[in-house]
Amino acid sequence: MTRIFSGIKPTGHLTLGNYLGALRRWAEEDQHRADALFCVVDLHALTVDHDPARVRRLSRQAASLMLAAGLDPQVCTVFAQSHVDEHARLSYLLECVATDGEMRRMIQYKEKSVRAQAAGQSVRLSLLTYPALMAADILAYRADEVPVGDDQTQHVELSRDLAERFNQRYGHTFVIPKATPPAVAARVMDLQDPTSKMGKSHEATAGIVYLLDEPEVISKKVMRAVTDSADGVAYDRAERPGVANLLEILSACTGKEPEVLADSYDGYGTLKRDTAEAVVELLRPLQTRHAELSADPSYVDGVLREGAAKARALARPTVDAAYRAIGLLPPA
Ligand code: AQP
Repeated sequence: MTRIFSGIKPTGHLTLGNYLGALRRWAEEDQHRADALFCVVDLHALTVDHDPARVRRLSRQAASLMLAAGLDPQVCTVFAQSHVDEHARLSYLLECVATDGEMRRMIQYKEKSVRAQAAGQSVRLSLLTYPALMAADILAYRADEVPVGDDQTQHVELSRDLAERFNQRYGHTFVIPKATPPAVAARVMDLQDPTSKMGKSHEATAGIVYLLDEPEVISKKVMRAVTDSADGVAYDRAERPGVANLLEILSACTGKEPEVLADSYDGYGTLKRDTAEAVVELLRPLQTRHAELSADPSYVDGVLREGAAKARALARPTVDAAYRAIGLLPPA
């Protein structure tokens, strides 16, 4: 059976981008068609300046939103990365296989290190090396597929390279994974800056729809989305990114093609109003379920505990095999 691994970093409140690009597909398709593991990748949240209490809070909230979005712990495995030691164990071995040059080529490292420096913060070494940890997340489970948005495909490519290199040098140990971007909403853009991805850790929040935003807040953010001064509505990602983003969001909510939707609107006002309504309705059941789950944190903790036990049992043999293959003495 195909195995799938994917994760979410608790670096901020989850966004519409996380839902359309990841969560919804995990819940509606992936968990039913494969042996699927979904993880709150909390160790990744430590690669940038962080507040420990906030990371803890956001980790539980991310887990709860994953369940609210429809992940069923009877069907798939939901867990926190830091609860399974195999991720960090394997990450070190992969750092020994990766090169400094390939880590420095990662776009996210380049972008985030510039951002940290501009904010007067130091750049953590883990920001450079975390793609090795991400590769470990995937390879430890011998995952075949990694459903991620466009922004993560470079890291999955690196995971493939590291797996191939390890297998060649030390013997076949890992499955070579592939990224599977979603057919729609692979990159939901910021409503105020439609040339940048809607990212949960970004500081300017006016263009970001958070999954737990109140309906009025969602409507306001969508109604204020940046468009352009051209006449009429047309779907053109390069020339008219703001309008294209709204059309893609509406398309993800309604299942109609963005080009078809574009033909049915004369002006931005109605497009924005319909998009706002569609997003509010899309998120309503998730918000209701999240409120129920928040009232029972011990349920979410129990899901994470059981998920970690299942994940550990899957990862351990592969990571042990990698330790032996690379030349480490097995424990007596
Ligand atoms: N805007 C988006 N459109 C489509 N998919 C998205 N994803 C994230 N943003 C979008 C997908 O959601 C999954 C989890 O994302 P993540 O936690 O790894 O990254 P993030 O939400 O992008 O968080 P940050 O902290 O804001 O990250 P940076 O600053 O690194 O971009 C992934 O499958 C991702 O593709």
